[in-house]
Amino acid sequence: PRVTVLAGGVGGARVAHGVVLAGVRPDVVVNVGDDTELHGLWISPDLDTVLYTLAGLNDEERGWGLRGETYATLTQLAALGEDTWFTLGDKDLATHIARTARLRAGAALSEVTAQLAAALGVTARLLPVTDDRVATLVDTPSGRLAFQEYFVRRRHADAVLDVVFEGIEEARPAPGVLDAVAGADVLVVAPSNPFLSVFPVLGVPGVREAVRTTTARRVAVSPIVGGQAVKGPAAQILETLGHDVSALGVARLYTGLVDVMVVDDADAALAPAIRDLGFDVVVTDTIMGGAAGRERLARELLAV
Ligand code: FO1
Ligand code: CA
Repeated sequence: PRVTVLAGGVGGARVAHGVVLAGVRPDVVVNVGDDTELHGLWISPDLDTVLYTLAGLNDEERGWGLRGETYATLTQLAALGEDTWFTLGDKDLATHIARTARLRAGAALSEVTAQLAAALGVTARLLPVTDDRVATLVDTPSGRLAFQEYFVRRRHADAVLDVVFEGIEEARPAPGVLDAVAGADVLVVAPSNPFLSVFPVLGVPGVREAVRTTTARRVAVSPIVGGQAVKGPAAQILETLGHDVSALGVARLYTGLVDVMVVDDADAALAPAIRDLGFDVVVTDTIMGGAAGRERLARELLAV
């Protein structure tokens, strides 16, 4: 089957990896709202999380960055007076240097991404949702923050009052994105943060409509398990924005976009209420520990 994954960082990377382990090469459409420029380098954290995970190089404990990193460059940057709150490893910096050089030479982010994936032996198709700049901005009681300022520098401690995707109305889907959605047999919405990862993908003009109208079986994995986020601030954000902090609250956000909600065994009791919204529901173990867990979940997603 043709499988397309809509991905943020870690959740998308793990689902995509599971699909690869299950023997299918997915198209992975990735959020770029987290992208940032630091030390003159273009950094695409979600693309790199998917890239490194599929290449078998990522740091599994942290979820981002490369395994076995060293930080000589960052240490020296600090000595030179650079602000080094964003932890960039020596090998990770090579990715950002290569990406930035090629973007400056005129290549599109989608082209550079395909080159990096090929160089690292990744056979899945990695697609930034757009080649244009979309910047996720977070409104908090302390004002509007750039995404990485909110997430990393301030450790997602601020209440989120609103999320804005600067530039999204003018953005165009990158080559292949709409086809990947329209032509899929199975479309997986990864267990990523709906507000910070999935909406900036769906919000690129044409993408939400392609998801609405695709003939694919559309499956979302809940990023909320037992009332808590598997990773990151999804629970806090659902709460401050007035949504149920549960797989049911997530399902409501995906009404009309998704056919099947996959919820964790811990949330089996929510299945009837989610079915009442019109979804099919699969109850299973959604916590993808190691490779075996990822492959098992992917096989269940492909079987819906
Ligand atoms: N996340 C952190 O929490 N702290 C960091 O210092 C950090 C550095 C970093 C460097 C490269 C990269 O590709 C990702 C990095 N991330 C870091 C993750 C990144 O901020 C992601 O956007 C978040 O995990 C949200 O998905
Ligand atoms: Ca992210």
